[in-house]
Amino acid sequence: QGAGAVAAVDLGATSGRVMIGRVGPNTLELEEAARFPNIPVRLWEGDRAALHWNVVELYRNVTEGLGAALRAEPGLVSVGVDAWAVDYGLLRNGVLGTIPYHYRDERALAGTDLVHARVGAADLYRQNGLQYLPFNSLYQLAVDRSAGRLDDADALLLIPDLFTYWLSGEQVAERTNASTTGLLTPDGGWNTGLIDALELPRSLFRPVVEPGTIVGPLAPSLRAELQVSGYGPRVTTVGSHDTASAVVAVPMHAETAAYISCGTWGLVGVELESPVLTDDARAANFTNEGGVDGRVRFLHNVMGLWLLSESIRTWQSQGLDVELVDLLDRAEAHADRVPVFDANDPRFLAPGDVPARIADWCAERGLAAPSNPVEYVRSIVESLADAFASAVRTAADLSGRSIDTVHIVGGGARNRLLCQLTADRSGLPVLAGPVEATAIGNVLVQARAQGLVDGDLESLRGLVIRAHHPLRYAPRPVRTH
Ligand code: LFR
Repeated sequence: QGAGAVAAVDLGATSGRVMIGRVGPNTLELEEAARFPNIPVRLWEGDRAALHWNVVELYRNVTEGLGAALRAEPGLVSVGVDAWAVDYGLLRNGVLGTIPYHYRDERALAGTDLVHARVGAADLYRQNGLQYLPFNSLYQLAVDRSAGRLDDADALLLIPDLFTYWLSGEQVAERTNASTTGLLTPDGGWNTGLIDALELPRSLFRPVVEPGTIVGPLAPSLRAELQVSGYGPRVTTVGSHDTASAVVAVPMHAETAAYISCGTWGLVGVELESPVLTDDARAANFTNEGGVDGRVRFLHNVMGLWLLSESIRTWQSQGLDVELVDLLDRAEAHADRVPVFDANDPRFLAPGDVPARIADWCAERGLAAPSNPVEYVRSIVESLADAFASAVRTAADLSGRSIDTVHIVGGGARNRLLCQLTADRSGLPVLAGPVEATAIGNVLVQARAQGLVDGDLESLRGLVIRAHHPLRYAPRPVRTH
């Protein structure tokens, strides 16, 4: 076994990147080939403007990035795509027929009643183990069905599967991400009983494949466009749900650690061998998502850095000259008490004026709202840390694990205040990093599929531990006055 190179395409809700990973039994190096913004678009649809993903623009950036990766590393053996979960494209005869909706678009909201009228929430949880999020694919599909949008479709591809298809010409449904549709059985096949009960066409769903499946070479037209000589890199599935890839690269001892994959969302949980489908888990809104190598990602979605990015966007659109890094520095030094609000409140889901919604939340409880951006930022970070710590405790209680360490990976690992406050509020040491966990997990699963490394998740994590030493935050006593 020698070292070899693969390319990870990692699409997040605010930005995408193409990373080159060089991997061998004792090597794990990451190099950025391209980074580009992911800016959703609003399109008028008769009575309102709906929020969509600009997948065509993203695809152009992906192929350009792949070109850059190939120039830097002509011997790339593989490319794999991960992205956010739940959203999908509908195709007919191989052609994308509708522009994928954004999970933050309000169209999904009507789906809850449509689905629960046919299958009750408790029954659903027993079947799919998913936390209730109003935008889970099955709710979106129920709305699309009633709007007639499924009538012309003969295939559904989740976002990473759509890119895999455009890159390779092959249509598959990668299992970790397919688990977020709500339409998989716990053992990972399409739940035809549920699909029928919701009157969704069975023919939409493609064969479920495992992460690490070699799908095929780049489509001939793309090989020509990128001037690939010979066969070029193989398109390989990874944990295509970005959170599944991130969890692969958490440098943890899974029995005693909780993880927080913190980007736009904060995904807080533990890794298990089998799902927890109890009423308590459902009441706590904990999810059992499919992990790489058959592991279960038992976790809860906390609102995440979205609260900060959306607040900054609001202030900037109001003409305020603010910038996140500076606000975080000043929030770190801010000693006065700020309100701690419920970061899980669904009012924060849709795009819009997050600070005004925080102020409303406070006013409803007779609390003084933060009075300037620094106080808002401190209040948001305190509230996220509080929600993180509470989700760690719940994950431990529900799974029966005793947790001694909390790992934070993703962009949130860069946020010193968030890491420290999470340590303080959980009373546990926080190990921060790697920031690029998702891309690393993507790279490692491809590398293993290509025979560059072997072993289970523990040995892959061993490589991460050696290459990326995390930063440690010790818990401090929390002020109670
Ligand atoms: C994180 C993530 C979460 C999922 C949310 C919506 O990027 O994939 O895991 O719940 O986005 O798809």
